[in-house]
Amino acid sequence: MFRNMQPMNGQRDAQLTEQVAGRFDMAGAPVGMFPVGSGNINDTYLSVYRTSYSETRCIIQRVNKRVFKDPEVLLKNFRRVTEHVHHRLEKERDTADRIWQLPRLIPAKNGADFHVDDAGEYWRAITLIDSAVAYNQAQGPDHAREAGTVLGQFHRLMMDLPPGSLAVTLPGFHHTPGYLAAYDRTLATAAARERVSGDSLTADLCRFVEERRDLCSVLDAARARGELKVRIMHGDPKINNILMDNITGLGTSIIDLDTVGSGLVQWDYGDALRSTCNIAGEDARELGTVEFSLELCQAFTAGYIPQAADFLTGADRDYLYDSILVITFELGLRFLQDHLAGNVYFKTRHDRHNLDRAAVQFRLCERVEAREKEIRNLIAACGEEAG
Ligand code: GN1
Ligand code: MG
Repeated sequence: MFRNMQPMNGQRDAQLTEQVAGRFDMAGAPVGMFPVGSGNINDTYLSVYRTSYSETRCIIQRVNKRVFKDPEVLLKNFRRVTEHVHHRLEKERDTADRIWQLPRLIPAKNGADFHVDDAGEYWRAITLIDSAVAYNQAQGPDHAREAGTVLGQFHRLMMDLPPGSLAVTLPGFHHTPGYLAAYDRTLATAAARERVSGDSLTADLCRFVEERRDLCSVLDAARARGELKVRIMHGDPKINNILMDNITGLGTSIIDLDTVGSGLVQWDYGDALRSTCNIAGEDARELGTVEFSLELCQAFTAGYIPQAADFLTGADRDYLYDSILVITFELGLRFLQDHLAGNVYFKTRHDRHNLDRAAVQFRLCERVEAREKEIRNLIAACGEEAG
C-alpha cells in the first residue's frame, strides 16, 4: 500500500507475529509482522499469512491510547464509516469511472472488532489496499489533481451521513482556538519558559504565534455565524493518506479514518493543501526550500471542486483560502506546543524534531500569505470552471 511497505527480512517482529497476528480472522498461518508507514501517532505493521497454496496480507495497527483515549469508540466509527462508504460505492459501481476502495475491518477470531493484548493495548486489522501507493510528497500536478478528486469523492460520499452519527474520537481536534489556549497554558510553565529563553529559534516561533493569534478564530467564527456548516469530514487527509492506483495511475482510496467525524470540510481542504503543495515536505531540512506551489494548488483544487460541486456553497468556497492558512498555522502551533511540553503527543526522532516541524509549517504560512491573491484567484477560477 505504501511505497515503503515492502517487508524487509531483518525487520520482522517475531514476538508480534506470534502474539498478535494470529488473533485476527485471516486465512493461513502468520509468518511475519513488519513495521511500515510513517504515521506520527499509531504503530502500523504489514502482516503476512500463508496457507500451503497461497499468501495473504493485511494491515495491523496498535492504537495509540495516549491520543485516542477510547479505542472502542474509534473502532465503532471505523465500522460505521466504512460500511456507509462501501454501501454507496456498491450502489454507484456501474456508473463510476474507476474502482474506488476503502479498507475494511478484519474481525478478531473471537468476533470482536479488535484484539486487546495482555498489556491492555488495542490492536486492529484492516484490509490491505494492494497495488496502490502513497507518497509523502506530491509527485506533480497529475498526482495533486487525483488527490483532490479522492478528497472530493470522500466528502461527497459522506454528505448523507448525519454529523451526529459518529462519536468524537479526539475532542477539540481542529478547534484552532483550543490549540492556542493549550499553547498558552504550556507556555506558562517553568519548563516551557526555559525552552524559549534558551533558544533563539523557539523564541522566533513564539513571536510568530503572537503576530497571528487572530487567525485561530477565523473558521470557528464563520461556523458560529452560520456561514460554514458542520458536516462529516476526514480530519487527516494529508497527501500520504491518499492512495494512487499503480495500475491505472488514478486516485483510488483515502486511509487513516481515525479522525473522521463532524467538522468543516475546510479543515480537510486546508490540511490536504498544506501537505500537497509544500514541495519541500513536512520534514524539510532547509527552511529556504519551503514553498507553497501554486501549480499543485491549482491541480488539487481542479480535482476537488467538481466532486464537491453539489454540496459546496459560495461561502464554503470563500473560506477555502483561509482554511489553508489556518490549518497550516494550526499544525505549526501543535508542533510548537508539543515541543514546549516535552514531546508528549507526536512521535519524534530527536529532541528538536517538533520544533523543526513547527518552523517548516510557519515558513509555509508565510509563503501562503505572500501568495494570497494568486491562491484566491485560482480557487475562484476552478470554481467557475466547475460551474
Ligand atoms: C498526525 O499520525 P499521522 O501522521 O497520520 C496527526 C495529524 C497531523 C499529522 C502531521 C490524530 O497524523 O493531525 O496533521 O500527524 N494526527 C493526529 O504529520 O493528531
Ligand atoms: Mg493520521
